[in-house]
Amino acid sequence: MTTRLDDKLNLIYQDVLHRNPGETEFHQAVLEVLETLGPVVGKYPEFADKKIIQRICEPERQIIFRVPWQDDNGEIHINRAFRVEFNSALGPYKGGMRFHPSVYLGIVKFLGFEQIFKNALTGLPIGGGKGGSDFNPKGRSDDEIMRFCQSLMTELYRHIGENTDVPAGDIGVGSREIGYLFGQYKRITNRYESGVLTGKGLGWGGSRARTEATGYGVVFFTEEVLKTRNDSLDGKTLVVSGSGNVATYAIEKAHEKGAKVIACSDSGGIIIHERGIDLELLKQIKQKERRRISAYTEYHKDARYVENGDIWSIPCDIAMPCATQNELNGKDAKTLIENGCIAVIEGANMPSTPEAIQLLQEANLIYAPGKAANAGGVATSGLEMQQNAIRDSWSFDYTERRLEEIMVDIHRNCYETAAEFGCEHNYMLGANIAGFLRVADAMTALGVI
Ligand code: NDP
Ligand code: 2IT
Repeated sequence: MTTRLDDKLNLIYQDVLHRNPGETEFHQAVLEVLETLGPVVGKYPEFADKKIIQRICEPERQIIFRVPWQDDNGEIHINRAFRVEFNSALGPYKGGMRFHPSVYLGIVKFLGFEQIFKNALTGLPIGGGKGGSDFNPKGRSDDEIMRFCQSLMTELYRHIGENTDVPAGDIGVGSREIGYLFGQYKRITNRYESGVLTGKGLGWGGSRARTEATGYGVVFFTEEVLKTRNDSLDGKTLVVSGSGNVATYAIEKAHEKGAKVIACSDSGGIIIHERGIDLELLKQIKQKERRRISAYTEYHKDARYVENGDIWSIPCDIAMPCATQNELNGKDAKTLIENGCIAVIEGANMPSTPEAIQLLQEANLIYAPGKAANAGGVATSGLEMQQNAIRDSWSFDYTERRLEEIMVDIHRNCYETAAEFGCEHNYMLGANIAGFLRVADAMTALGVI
């Protein structure tokens, strides 16, 4: 891929490559932002004088530690865990923890970097950070998960706090893991500090609608996008990749809005159900039984399971990648375009490759980047922190309404910023610039720190 960087931004990018060798996902996330900042550098030369972009690209703090734990047979395992505290100009570091065997520093840094701009877009007082471990939770018992979480927190606790750094969930980390992490934090510190983690259970400081928030938020964002074209979700056909937290609640809200989701997936294969995905069954298989998505066809004979299937080859009006990074490549983008898809709205973080994004934009499809479209999760984490701070607990309806307002605001901000910089409908440019400006203003005000 040739870059579209001017000389100044290219120097910054070359420096990032040099300082962070081998971290390809981080390079990709940085390039994606730098490629849209050209007009900002021209308009606000003071940011260059203050080296704001160079400072944003360098994490404030990076913590790497060993996590030893024993499995049910007494065998000892050693994992590696990370917490990258990227930027705290707007508030305490905030971002999830990912448990997946593919996790290494480059993944955590790409996620932490994107989180800075995403969190800025929410308008809430939260900085950007991310963490995770190369621990593979698949096939592990509840006790093993608990021991792993306890061991991880035995180191992590000294780096986090409600005013310092507030982790949450991501791939492989849901309310079960947050429970074990919170329990160990409480035990070690002897403090019931609810605001130290978000995504907690409803009975012990969690927020209503946090579980649903990311997926619901993606759909609220999609509605706003369609409204700008006098269109709606009603009657649309959707394909949603993944079948975890984000995918499940994106499907739920899309169905509520009159759309039909005809396919979803996990890392083993895809389910195609032309009548529409049976969400209650999906929840039963994935959340309660923690089984593979292939089990779906045991219940619905008219559904098809395709092992290692290509989800983006299924014709749809709207594609929502909700699984993982780089899951939608140039070839997939071409197929979607040929099949008449009108929009790609990202529920996952950086699911589209740079080549895919370029092709989608050139073909005038609507492309909404994750850092805007999936910001509802972290926004509702922000609402959870608010409730914890005042020791309150809001109703589902109220919290969902707040989430929807935030998503409408994020959409408007991205849309108007893109128009202001002469690139109407370019949500990627709008999101990057709007997020960047909020962080850059705060960093400028706080001085060289
Ligand atoms: P979950 O662990 O709940 O679900 C992840 C889903 O994606 C599973 O179906 C999983 O399949 C699939 N998947 C994960 N890794 C891969 C891979 N390498 N290849 C193929 N499929 C994969 O995670 P979430 O739903 O929470 O997260 C999904 C995406 O959304 C991630 O990009 C995450 O960063 C992002 N996100 C999450 C938010 C949240 O609040 N949870 C907020 C904003 C963004 P399998 O089970 O087979 O591994
Ligand atoms: O990518 C994300 O925004 C998340 N995984 C949610 C982070 C959070 O702190 O709620």
